[in-house]
Amino acid sequence: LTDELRIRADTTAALLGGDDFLGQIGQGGLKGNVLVVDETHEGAARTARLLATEHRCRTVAGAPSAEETGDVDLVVIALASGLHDPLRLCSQLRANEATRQIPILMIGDIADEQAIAKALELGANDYLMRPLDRNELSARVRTQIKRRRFDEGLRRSLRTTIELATSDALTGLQNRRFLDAHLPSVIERARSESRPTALLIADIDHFKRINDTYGHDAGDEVLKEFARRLRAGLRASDLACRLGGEEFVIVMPDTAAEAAAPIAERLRQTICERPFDLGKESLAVTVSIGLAVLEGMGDDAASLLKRADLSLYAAKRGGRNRVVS
Ligand code: GH3
Ligand code: MG
Ligand code: MG
Ligand code: MG
Repeated sequence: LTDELRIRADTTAALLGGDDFLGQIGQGGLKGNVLVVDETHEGAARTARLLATEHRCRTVAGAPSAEETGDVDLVVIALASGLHDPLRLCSQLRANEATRQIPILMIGDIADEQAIAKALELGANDYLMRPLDRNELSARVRTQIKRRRFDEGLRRSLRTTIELATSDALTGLQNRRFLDAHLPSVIERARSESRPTALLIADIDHFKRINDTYGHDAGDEVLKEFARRLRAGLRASDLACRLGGEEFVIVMPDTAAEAAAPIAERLRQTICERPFDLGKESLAVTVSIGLAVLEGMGDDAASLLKRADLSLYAAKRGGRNRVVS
């Protein structure tokens, strides 16, 4: 899955202009929020002055607060044997989810060589030795901000690509690809925490007749309304997927058989209790549901799905519009 998505993400990024991104941000057209951290405000201000014509700079003495790193494109950290610990700041920025992606540029003296190597190891992106040359500082800052912008664009398109690749366009539910990628980890977590997991397969009854009688578009509307009713009856932590056609899978973490059966029954009722309104037509829809719960150590995603499917088959054979466990 990840390889496939990576390829798609690369393609999407290229399509969305990701590759042009570096080109578009030309000389001078790149204004960023730079946070300069030094032992003292005066020290930080000296560095900031070199950047102030190009960027919006803020100075901090010691460690910056979460607020101060909020909208920052680059953190410049001066190594100084003083009150604050620049290396610890480096690892804190990298450890923190909110600041992990912000580039870090270190500034040091020849004597700081080892500390700089350590900083690079801790996740700093670049460094400069004093005395600072305005042009070199400016170029390195610009490079890091470009990288930051490019990464942001890439992350955005990756997020979009993953959403597109793992959701069902018609109903907005997750799709089979998402289920295949997530069910094994849901099962693994349930097992490691000794919690139950229930899984339902729901299949609309005589759906072919709906298509044949009212047309494929009406069939699609039924699928959409079906998905809405399904989702409305579930918790946020439940996973609802359209496997394909008129077949849906619901994964319910932390749900044992005794709890799952009434939920499945309620879902069945939400479908048959009220006709589906299709504008011109209003039609009765029913669903058959097969239920299975996670069992012993040998049980996995495939066998769990298989048991739910066998139950579904039994529900169909038993006359449809019912739940079988
Ligand atoms: P059963 O009660 O045994 O489940 O019968 P059924 O008619 O629901 O099942 P069957 O598998 O025979 O038919 C499913 C139909 O779903 C056939 C197919 O054309 C239709 N279908 C599959 N995907 C879509 C879709 O995206 N939109 C629409 N409108 N129909 C679809
Ligand atoms: Mg069928
Ligand atoms: Mg069906
Ligand atoms: Mg089917």
